[in-house]
Amino acid sequence: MHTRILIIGACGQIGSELTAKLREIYGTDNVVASDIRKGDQDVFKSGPFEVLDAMNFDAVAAVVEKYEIEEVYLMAALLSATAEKNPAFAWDLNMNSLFHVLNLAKENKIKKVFWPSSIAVFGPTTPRDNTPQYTVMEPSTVYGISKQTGERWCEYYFNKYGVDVRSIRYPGLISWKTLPGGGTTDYAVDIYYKAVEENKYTCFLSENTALPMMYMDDAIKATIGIMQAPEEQIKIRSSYNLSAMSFTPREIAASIEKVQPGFTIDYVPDFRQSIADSWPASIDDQKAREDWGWKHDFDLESMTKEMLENLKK
Ligand code: AKB
Repeated sequence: MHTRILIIGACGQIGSELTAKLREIYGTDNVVASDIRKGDQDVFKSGPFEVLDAMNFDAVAAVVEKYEIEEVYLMAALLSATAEKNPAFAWDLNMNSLFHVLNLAKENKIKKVFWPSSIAVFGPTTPRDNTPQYTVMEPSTVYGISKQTGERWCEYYFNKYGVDVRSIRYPGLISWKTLPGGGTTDYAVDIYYKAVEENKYTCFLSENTALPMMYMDDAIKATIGIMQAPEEQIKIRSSYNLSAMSFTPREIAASIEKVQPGFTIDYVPDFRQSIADSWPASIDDQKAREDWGWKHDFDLESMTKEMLENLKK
C-alpha cells in the first residue's frame, strides 16, 4: 500500500500510537507526522516529521503539497478540561484546523479526512445510559460545543462538496505509552501510574461517576478501521458512536486491587466532576458495528492486566 498520510497533532495521546501503527501498515516514509513541536518518543526519530501549526492554512497546504498527501488524520485539539480554561483558544484551534483540512479536501488537494469527535458532544439533557447515535445533543463544555459543531460541518462538507470525511466519537482513552493531555477521563490513566508507583490514588471524580472508556489498542483499531472501510459502508458523515466498556472510579480501583492487593483510592472531586456529570455513562454503538464492522477486544479486566504489566516493566 502506498497511500501517503499526514497526521496533524501526531505527538498527542492518540497521535503517537496512530503514527506507529500507520507506519507499520503503510511504510515509514509514507506517513508524515506533524505537530506544533517535535515529540521525543522513538517513533518520531525515524520517518518524516514536520513542525506544523494546525491553525495556519498555508503551512498545512504546503506540507500536503510537499509530500503529495492523500489522507489526513487531524488529531490536534484542546481537550475538555484544558478547553474550559482557555475557551477562545480552544474554539480557534478546534474549529480552524478542521476548516483548513476540510477546505483542502474540498479543493481536491487530499482525498480522505479523519477527524475525531467525542462523547463530549452530548450534554446534561441527553439520555445518559446507552446513549443512542441520534438523540438530544446540548453540550455544555467548550470542547463539546466545538466537537458538535465540527460534526455538523463534516456532514455538510460531505453532502455539499462530496468530501470523504470520517469520524468517531471517542470515549475516554487509556494507554500506557503516551499520557493524555487535559481531558476529564484522564484519571483512568493516572490511576494505573499511581497504582504502580504508590499503590494508592486520589481521584478527581467521585466514586460512582460512570463514563464510557476504551483501551488505546481498540481506539487505534477503530480509527484505521473506519478509514479503510469501503466508502459505501460509511453511512454517517457526522460521527459514529463508539463503545467498548463503561466503569466508575470505584470499579476501576476494584479491578486494580484484584491484581495488586492493598491498592487504595480516595476521592477529591474538582471542576472536572461537573463535566463528567454532563456526559453519558454508556454508549450505544450499534451503527458502527453494523455499518463498518466495529468490534472491540478489551474489557476492564484485560485492560487492567495489560496496563499494570506494561507500566511495571
Ligand atoms: C476528554 O476527557 O476530554 C477526552 C474525551 C472524552 O474526548 N478524553
